[in-house]
Amino acid sequence: MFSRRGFLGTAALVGAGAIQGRVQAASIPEAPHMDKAVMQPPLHPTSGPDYRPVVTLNGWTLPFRMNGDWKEFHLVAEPVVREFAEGMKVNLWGYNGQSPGPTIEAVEGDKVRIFVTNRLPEYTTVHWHGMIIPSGMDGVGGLTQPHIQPGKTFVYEFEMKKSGTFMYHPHSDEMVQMAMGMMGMVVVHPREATFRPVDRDFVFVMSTYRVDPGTSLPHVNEMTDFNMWTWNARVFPGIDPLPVRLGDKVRVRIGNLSMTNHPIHLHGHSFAVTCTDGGWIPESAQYPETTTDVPVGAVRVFDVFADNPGDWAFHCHKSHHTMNAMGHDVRNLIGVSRKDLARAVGKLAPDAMAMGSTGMAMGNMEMPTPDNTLPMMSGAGQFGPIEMGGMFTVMKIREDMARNDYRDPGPYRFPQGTVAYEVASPGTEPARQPAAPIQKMKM
Ligand SMILES: [Cu+2]
Repeated sequence: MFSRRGFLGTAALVGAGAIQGRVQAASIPEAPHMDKAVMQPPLHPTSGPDYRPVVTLNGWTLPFRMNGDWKEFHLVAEPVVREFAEGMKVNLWGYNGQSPGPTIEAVEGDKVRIFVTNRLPEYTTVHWHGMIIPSGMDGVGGLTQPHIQPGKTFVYEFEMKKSGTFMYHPHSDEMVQMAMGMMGMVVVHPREATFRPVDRDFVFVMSTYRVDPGTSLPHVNEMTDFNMWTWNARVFPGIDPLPVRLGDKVRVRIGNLSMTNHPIHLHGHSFAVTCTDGGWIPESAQYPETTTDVPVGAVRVFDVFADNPGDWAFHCHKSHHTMNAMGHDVRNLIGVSRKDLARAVGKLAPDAMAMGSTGMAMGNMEMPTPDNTLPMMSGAGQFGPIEMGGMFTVMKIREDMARNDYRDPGPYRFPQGTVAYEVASPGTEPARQPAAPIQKMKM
């Protein structure tokens, strides 16, 4: 029964909670720090409702402490050095030692208190993208709160009203701070562990940078011509693979805080988009896909049944986004005789290398690169060069993998007779059937 007495009691409790919240916020929890850019093991829940924790590609989950019935987290906004892949380090801004910041993980109904300390040289805020929270906790500098000045700590307090996948980023000198890498993901698990459970759960956010070869700071004013297309501020071959046990139900949560859309494609399977940053998609509205476009400022989550063992490419389908540093203003020389060209160029620049008249495959080419950049395409597989960069990694589905094992299982051992193979060449032009003459059409 909803009695007046009960109503008053509840109202009084809510009031007391709010006041108590402010008092307890005086004691700030420690801020964990991460110095590695490799996937950290999932953080299993030690209290409260059970859930299967996520793993963050080349990242980690922020530990919390319980204070009464509040989950307390501490983010520190600060300059960081992020390694995009071996051989390239970039000066970014991020949180708690890395960019992107750690994944914040909680359960629907949790009361969370998130401390944000600003160690940047300018003010900042944190906006909780997609989350249903009170307006004053929304983190829009000037509009919903004062900016957090350097050296200051603010507290955000709200209830995780709905489960799903969300993002966090500044709403304060936003163009610069996002271009410098300030972002992270928020995963809120359903209260009921039986709601759409999966065996493995991966999360990452996409961001892009223009870092000129030989430099280590992104151009924050760049709008379109990026040369580093990253998943969690890593590029292939620096992106962690997604190790999966054959038969697992797998969830992949993808945020996009870059300046363009990314059509994300998985080989060897079909999947269904099950959730966006707006919430869970009803089963009746799901349909099979192999590529899903992740728009700017959005989250797409897909669930896939990993029933096909092997090494499966997983990448953005914009071909320039699976490249590392490259110039985009280059002419197509396929089919052009390069003899005259080489002679002409040779007069001007004796060391120049004419290339590209048969294509641009360069997987076998060793070229010196400037300091602190990455070859346009690289990575080696068991059969040769992979010739990829940027937003590319591999979902590795294996039969012999333990339930909670996220270690890279190495290259796939293909069963005999299952790999595409070369046949003995007949040595002559294959006979081709002449095309039938086109009939005159009667009008
Ligand atoms: Cu893309």
